[in-house]
Amino acid sequence: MRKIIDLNDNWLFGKKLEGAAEAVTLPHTWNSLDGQDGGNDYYRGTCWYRRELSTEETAGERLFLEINGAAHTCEVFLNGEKLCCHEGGYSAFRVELTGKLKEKNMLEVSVSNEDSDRVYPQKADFTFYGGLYRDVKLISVPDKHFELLKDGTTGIKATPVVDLEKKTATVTVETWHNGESVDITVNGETKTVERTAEFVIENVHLWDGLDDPYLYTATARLDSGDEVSTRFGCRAFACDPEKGFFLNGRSYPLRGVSRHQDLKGKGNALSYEDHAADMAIIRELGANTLRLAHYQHAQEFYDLCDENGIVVWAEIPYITMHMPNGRENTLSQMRELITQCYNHPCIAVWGLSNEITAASAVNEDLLENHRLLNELCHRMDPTRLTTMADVFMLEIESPILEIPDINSYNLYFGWYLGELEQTDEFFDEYHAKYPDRVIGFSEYGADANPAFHSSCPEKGDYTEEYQALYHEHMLKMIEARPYLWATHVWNLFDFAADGRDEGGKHGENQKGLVTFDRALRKDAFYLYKAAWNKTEPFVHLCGKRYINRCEDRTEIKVYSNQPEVKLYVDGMLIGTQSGKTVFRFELPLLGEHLIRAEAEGCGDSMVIRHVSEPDESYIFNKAAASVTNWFDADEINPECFSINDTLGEIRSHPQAGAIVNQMMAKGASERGDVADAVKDNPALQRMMGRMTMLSLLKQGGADEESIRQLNRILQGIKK
Ligand code: GCB
Repeated sequence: MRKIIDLNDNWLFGKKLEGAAEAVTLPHTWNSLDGQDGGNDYYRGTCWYRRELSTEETAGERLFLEINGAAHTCEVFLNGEKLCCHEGGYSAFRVELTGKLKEKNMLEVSVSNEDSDRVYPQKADFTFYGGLYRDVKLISVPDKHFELLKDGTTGIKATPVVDLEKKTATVTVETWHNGESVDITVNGETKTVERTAEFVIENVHLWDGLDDPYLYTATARLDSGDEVSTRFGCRAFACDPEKGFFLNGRSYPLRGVSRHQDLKGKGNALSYEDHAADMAIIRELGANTLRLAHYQHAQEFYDLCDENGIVVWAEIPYITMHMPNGRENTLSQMRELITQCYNHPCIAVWGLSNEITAASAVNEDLLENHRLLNELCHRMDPTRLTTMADVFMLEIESPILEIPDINSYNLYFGWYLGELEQTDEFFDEYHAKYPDRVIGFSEYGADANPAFHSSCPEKGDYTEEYQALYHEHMLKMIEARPYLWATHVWNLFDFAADGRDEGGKHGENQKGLVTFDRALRKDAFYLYKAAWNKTEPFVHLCGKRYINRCEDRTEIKVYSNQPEVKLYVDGMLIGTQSGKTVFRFELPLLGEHLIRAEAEGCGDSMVIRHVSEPDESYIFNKAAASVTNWFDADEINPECFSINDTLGEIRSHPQAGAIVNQMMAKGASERGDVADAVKDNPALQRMMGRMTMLSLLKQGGADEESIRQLNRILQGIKK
């Protein structure tokens, strides 16, 4: 018989082995606070966990230790003897303890998240929490047992192949064990085989996405009594360059969000309840797909995706910067991801890398690394496609796009750079140039701090209103392009990026539709809910937190999945609108008003009021906000250059060009690697050339004084 014991309690923790005296319970990370407070100064080093093993715990013929997540490099010692080293912070691994056990046993585990030139990730926009942040278990099995060591395998693999016409599935179940034979059971039928058995399921009950995520179970049993089982789902995925994604033969556009595995105050040390709470929010939103970025997530979470019918993009943390010494690590992380996640029916694609050319050139070493990863995926799993998330400045002609089966781009036009419409243009151009290639939209988003508000939302103002406008544009853009095989909002939740300090918060990326603590759904959340959630009728009044408004007439926006919305002001019906998703009303703002929106069976209320002065607490970058006003009013001599000219115009003049180039080089060196990649990218340079100097400066976060100063200099140069 197999016995699994939870080993989460009774650990002692510390930065030094001898000093490891702080009592902790797993899951645990040492960066739950310093990894989330900004400054990019969280502890990245080695820490120790130690624990005695009781005789009860160590009973059994063969004993294995299972560590489900040790970020990022881990060494395991038993009674002072080193048993193994594991590199990769997101996958599970096991080590055998049999034969090493004594009367009294001390387990010591060192975990390190320090810099490395070998283990990914090293450069990315999220906190690399260190710790034993998932469950640790002891597994005791009989001498004849299923394989436990190789790449963290469970010893059983189920491959269902569906014939949609015949309504059957052929399921191949492979097992790895050291016994003579194995009894494998699927759907009530048992076969005794050496290792592999094939089953045909008639009238197969499909795993059919959100509608009906039906799961089967395959069980394997040895004579010794050792038993393993896995759930699997029978479904057919396909992608078409013109028609997008197909599930079980019908068009099924993948529309959803990305998720990081962390939570405010807890870091990545999440409980099952935390995972389940996230899934409940995903179901409320109505998303049918998740990109589980940027690494292997917890098994519990893939299980939740299986159970809820969410189609998943799974990936390894081969991200931002290619490391010449990191090839083996990309391959081992991919081997573990596929081995450990293969049976999950939710997973549709394996992601090879993310924005890997953001801080690296497309050279032969990088191409070769991708080819090897791609071949590995196909060798280990011929049933799934490979993909990649390309950074926006990667030229669409680049040879790297030919490596994975299908592609996707992360585009932030309308946030970091450029205008919203450039996203539409980008995909139109791509699709026209490569009509035979499958393309998707793997990331897009805009940061919003729900404390900030504006009636004239602008890129870079961090308002809830700009984020909502941004996503309204993207939603339309996506709905008009059914060929996009998958689209994923970046991100469902705000998450920790300790290197960030912006938008009124330290250490957070605020592109979430929901705040880091999950307490608040921003307006943009309800936009997607209105578009995607087909089961729960609702109306949502936007701008509930934008109470004090200066204007005499104000816009009231309602998001709803209902076809008709009524708006009441102070109890009086002022308008009824029919439409889809977004409903806009305008009304005079005189004093304090109670606003209520109603649709069939649902309603939402809020209070807004007229004030004479702008409420300063709603404005994040007061300097940048005042620049617009100040500049419009200022006298500008049109015969000389000014910051209202485009970068392209300014650069075409030797003297003016030299000044802005110098200024931008200084900014770039302060921002680091990504800025370098911008400099070397002709397409991006062309795009920036079309933007005004003022918008570039504001986007770069320049203060009012630097903007004035540059304008004074430019005004001294005749065109
Ligand atoms: C990206 C990255 C993601 C970042 C995101 C952002 O392209 O893939 O990791 O968090 O941009 O918000 O800048």
